[in-house]
Amino acid sequence: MIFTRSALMALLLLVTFGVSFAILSPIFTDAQLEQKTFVTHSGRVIETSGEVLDPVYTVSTVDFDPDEFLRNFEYGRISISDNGQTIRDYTIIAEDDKVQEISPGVFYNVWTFNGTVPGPTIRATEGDLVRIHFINNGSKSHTMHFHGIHPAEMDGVFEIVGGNGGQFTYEFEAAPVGVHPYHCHVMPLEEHIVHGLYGVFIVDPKEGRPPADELVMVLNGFDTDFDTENNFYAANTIPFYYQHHPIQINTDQLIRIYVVNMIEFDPINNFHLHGNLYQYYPTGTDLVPSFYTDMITLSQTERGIMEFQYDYPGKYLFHAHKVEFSEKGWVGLFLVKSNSTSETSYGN
Ligand SMILES: [Cu+2]
Repeated sequence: MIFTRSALMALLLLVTFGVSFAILSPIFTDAQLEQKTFVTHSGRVIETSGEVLDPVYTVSTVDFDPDEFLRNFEYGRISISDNGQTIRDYTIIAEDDKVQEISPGVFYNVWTFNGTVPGPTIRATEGDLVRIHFINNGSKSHTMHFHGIHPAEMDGVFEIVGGNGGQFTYEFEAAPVGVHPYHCHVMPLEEHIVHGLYGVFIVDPKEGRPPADELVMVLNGFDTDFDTENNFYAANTIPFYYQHHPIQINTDQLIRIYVVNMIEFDPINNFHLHGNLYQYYPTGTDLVPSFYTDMITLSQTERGIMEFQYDYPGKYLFHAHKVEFSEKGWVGLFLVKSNSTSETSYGN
């Protein structure tokens, strides 16, 4: 009796499964026919019938070079006013439809200032008149909010710039001396920042800083599955980039890093340097360092200037000492070459 009941149950299950499969199989077939096309930043065309998160079907892809970004500073179109003030004009265009392969095989809808994440590093001297001609070619509203000192109407918070060609001119005197972030300030703010609408604004002191090999590092990350946790971390957007492409520097040369933490979701980030310590200037506002350390901790938009030089050639790691971040991409290498005759050595 027991065997017979079991056999009947099994038969019933088989029939139920068979009927379900017969009903559902046409749906699977339809889904399989739906091909989606992407173009990678290298120009490769990819077709997939798989499920795609946050799809943006576009041929407008981003080609970002972390080596170029590292030492690139935008000084603007320079003119001198009647009263002798230096004027720096910039044109910044926001877009929100580009796709970037942020890690091999991982495509993400980046929102960009002038086509990249981060946007251009804007650099001026204290007291210069900075004029940003902002054009929003995105589909959503965006603004540019600079950290620093400026009039309320130049703060990029209440003067929302509409998409599809909206414009606004931000005009203010560069102040204070230091390294500051700029970012979009449209709500929901987290969403606009984590998609990539941020960059670095450097204000040099009038007397300048000692000559150095200067680098910009934006600590950032991407939440590619939209669960308000980052899946990838990096210095300058591409996970593990400077581990695979070590940054070449010289011994006995002053290295100056402008570091800005633009990580969302995680309350802290940090920066550990191997085989060395660095002088640290929080926010870069003082010309005298506050710390001599190999470890700083940074909250959202916290930033500063690091200065150091290596005495010994070789390979040295730098990375988040929050190990989860370094294991998900925020790790790099300095390749230090011997250069004992450098003319730009600290103290020369
Ligand atoms: Cu925005």
